Amino acid sequence: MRGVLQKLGRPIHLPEVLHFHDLQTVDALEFACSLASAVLSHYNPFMIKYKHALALNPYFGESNTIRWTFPPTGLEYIAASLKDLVGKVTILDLRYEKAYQDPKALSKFIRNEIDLLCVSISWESRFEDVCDFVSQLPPEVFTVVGGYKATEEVEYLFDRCSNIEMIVRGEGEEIIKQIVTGVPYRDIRGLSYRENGGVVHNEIHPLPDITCIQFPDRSLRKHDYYLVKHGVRFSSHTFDTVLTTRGCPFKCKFCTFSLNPLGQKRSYTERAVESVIGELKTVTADVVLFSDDNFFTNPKRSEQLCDLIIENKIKKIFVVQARIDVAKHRRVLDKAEKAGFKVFLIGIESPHDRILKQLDKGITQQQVRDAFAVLTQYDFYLHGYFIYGNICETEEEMLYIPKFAKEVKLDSITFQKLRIERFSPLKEVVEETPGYYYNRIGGSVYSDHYGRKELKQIRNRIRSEFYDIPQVIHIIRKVWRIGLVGGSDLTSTFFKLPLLMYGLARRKRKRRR
Ligand code: B12
Ligand code: SF4
Repeated sequence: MRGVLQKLGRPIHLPEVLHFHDLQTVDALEFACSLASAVLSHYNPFMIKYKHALALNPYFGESNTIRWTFPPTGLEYIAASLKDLVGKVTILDLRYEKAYQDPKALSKFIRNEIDLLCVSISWESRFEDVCDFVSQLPPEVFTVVGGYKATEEVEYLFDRCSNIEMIVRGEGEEIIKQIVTGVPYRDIRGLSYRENGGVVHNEIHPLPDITCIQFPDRSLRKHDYYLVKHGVRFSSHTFDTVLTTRGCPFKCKFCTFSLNPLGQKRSYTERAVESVIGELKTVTADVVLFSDDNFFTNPKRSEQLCDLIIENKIKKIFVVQARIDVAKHRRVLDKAEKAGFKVFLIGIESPHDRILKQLDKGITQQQVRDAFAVLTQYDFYLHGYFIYGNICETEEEMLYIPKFAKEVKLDSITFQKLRIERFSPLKEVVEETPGYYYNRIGGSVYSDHYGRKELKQIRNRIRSEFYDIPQVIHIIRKVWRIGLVGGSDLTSTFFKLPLLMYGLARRKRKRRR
């Protein structure tokens, strides 16, 4: 884009550049969007303010499998937004960069090379470790932080890390462009920054138009992403994510998926299907997670996407997040199966109508049963999410989760304690219910009856009742049968078992300490 603007070589008037008659193609539309957004953000192509930006994912160390498997999508969106506006962008994902896990080594690299440091702080877990790490990076290098967790913890982060200059709140694609193109800080909505010894919080930024957002530029990656636990690689497959929509039209009470952390509800917005296919063609990974909150919100569009995947001969294993409602659309499911959709991650939350109602999930136990009667007719791997420790939920009710999951023939489940986030609509309900409390934002809900210890015992019982030996054998057989892992993966995992056991034991020891 910089090249095009340079070619024009004179002041640009927006209607002049946008006078396209042939905006039918998505490429042209995306081009026009990014051009408009750059021009609107006072972009001067002849003045590059930053020579070399580092986009840093500061998470590393012991973690669960899922955390290693996927790229830092949000940060990659930011890197893509920066790419044409700074001299060079480097992405460092510390999970895969052992040499830079030492803050001294990383600081040396930053001092020598970098004049803009962009850090993504997205996750609740390891937050304090990340704060320690970031605060040791060079204070003289201009440091911008963003991400889900950073947005929730703006004040704390400014206090904790004196080297952080500014924090971008919420979705950051447009905001980062404004920062690097020299828009006065006071005019950048969604920005919090230091001034005269204090912190200024500008008003909220409107959510960016999803049709104008460049997709993550995967050429900036230095390595592939794969399934690894305790240093043991489980599968030869490589992994990636693609976001085809943002937001979700449902309003489940416990969920902040479609809220950005400012509490701004992201209305459900779709990318053009051609743009998604364009992105998929650039993806080299074998397994792609569609990280939309619910891939099937608009079944007509999902069907169209499946058709295009088949038509374009895009051969991947697709993983989707879904609601049970998808089971009503057999034609979509038929096509999804044909297109390579293999894993469905389905939010069920509870087997009890009372709890489902309390959570405003909009489904009933019978509907879940009916949906699984359909879904199990396909060769999909079905994973269910449940929440336990709900308000007024009894031990007996919580322990029905594994039984119910087996009744409906889920292949695997994860179950989490009810959590409260800053803008969760459930926060008020917990606060108003006698005997229920949470200790911190982002933390679990406990009650006088079910404290940490009791819920831990219940969790262990749910786990052992669901993951018994026949279930584990069923999972191994199924992942092999539907092609999620190959014979060689199973054999090599078998030989790596001692390493895995060692890793597990080390983690347990660490936890006990
Ligand atoms: C897809 C997804 C996953 C995927 C993986 C995603 C990935 N790429 O790693 C899977 C299924 C593996 C997953 C797992 C988990 N997830 Co998840 N996940 C999501 C989901 C649905 C979408 C994430 C996404 O792609 N968003 C789109 C991108 C573009 O947004 P973003 O990452 O926020 O980035 C934007 C801004 O934050 C900002 N930004 C980010 N970094 C930076 C940096 C700078 C410098 C700037 C300027 C701006 C900036 O700009 C970005 C672009 O707009 C979100 C909910 C949601 N709708 O966001 C939950 C969510 C992120 N997950 C969440 C959780 C809790 C988890 C798990 C811990 C669950 C569990 N118990 O196992 C695990 C842990 C994974 C990990 N990496 O540690 C929480 C995080 C809450 C928190 N603060 O911890 C969320 C918000 C859902 C929720 N409300 O509960 N998840
Ligand atoms: S739980 Fe799923 S369906 Fe409900 S609001 Fe969240 S993303 Fe949407």
